[in-house]
Amino acid sequence: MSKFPDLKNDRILKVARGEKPDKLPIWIMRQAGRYLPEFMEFREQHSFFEICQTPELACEVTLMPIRRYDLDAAIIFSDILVIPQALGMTVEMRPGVGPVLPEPLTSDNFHKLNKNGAVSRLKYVGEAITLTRHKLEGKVPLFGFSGAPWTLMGYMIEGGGSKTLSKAKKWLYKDPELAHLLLDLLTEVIVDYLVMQIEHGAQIVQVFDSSAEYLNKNLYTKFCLPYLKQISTKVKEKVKQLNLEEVPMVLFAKGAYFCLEDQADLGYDVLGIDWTMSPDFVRASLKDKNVSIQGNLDPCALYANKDELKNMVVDMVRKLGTDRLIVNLGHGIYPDAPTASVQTFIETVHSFNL
Ligand code: 1CP
Repeated sequence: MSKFPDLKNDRILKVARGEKPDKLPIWIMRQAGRYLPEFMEFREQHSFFEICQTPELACEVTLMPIRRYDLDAAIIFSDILVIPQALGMTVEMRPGVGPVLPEPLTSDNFHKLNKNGAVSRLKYVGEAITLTRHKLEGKVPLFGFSGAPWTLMGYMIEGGGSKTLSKAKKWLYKDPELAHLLLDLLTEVIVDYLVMQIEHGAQIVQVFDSSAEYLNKNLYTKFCLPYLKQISTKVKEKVKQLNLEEVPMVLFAKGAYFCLEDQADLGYDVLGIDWTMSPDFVRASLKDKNVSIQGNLDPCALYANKDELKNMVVDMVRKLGTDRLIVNLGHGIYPDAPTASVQTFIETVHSFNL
């Protein structure tokens, strides 16, 4: 018997398993973020990592969009950069700038990364997940998540966001062996981190490879696909060994249109589709594959007026088809997205007859 309240809305889990839900489900990447006035108010009182590291605060922010909207999932409030932090790197969240790692990773300080005990240093995420599962009272399932190895490697070497990721890509060309050592280390930590989240109550997990778009098929095949495959395989194995219920896994490899078909063979149940991919391309690429899809409205479509937005959502769903579809944006929501548009987006999706 589960130690958590019974789940009342399993639409997203059903679609992930290839079953038919009663209504077309929707959640929104970065739904617990800066476009919500209640979050901005909260941020005036608390620093970003204080929220992440205090289960009661992380839980409160996770619930904000669930109280406001009829979403079909919650996602735990955290960040992909908690892993570099747990490995011993300093990560600052600078207002208006984003994440900054003042001492980026180099071949000289690589040996300082401390993977021993890294996942236990992330225990606060597990505690936030457990608390949130109780506070959700089974209303919707709770997502856990992690950054993918390549995306984390990018932030660690660049020291923050980058327009080109040329420093991180330099490792791939100039020192591939060291790059593989780093990707291996990250993969190991990510596997244990996701399993820890599942043990603490995450009902579905997403791997964000937001920086996939900086690579080509050749690089992605060498430096990403094998690690992504290891993550899904090992997480599923470990979950079985621990006698836990199987949890669907979502991969969001932003901009990796060049290997969409290959992504379908990595063992993930759902593929996140970014907003640049056309419905025809997506369905044609995945026609014989056993995966569900998630996406893919342009986050900027939320700036359109109500009628236009409705038309765009209807058009997108018609073209993608409702079969094995979880609706989402095709990347995270922007801080200035109008909250009323989010409401329209959700209502339009839920109005479809399946
Ligand atoms: O609802 C949610 O999704 C909130 C939890 C969440 C998640 C899933 C946050 C909170 N960050 C993330 C993932 C994340 N973080 C990704 C992958 C998703 C994506 O591609 O957007 C990436 C690349 C990051 C790194 C990051 N963290 C950035 C740079 C990328 C970007 O989107 O601009 C930034 C600005 C952050 C800060 C951050 N993370 C989360 C929030 C709410 C914020 C804003 C910080 C603040 O409050 O000032």
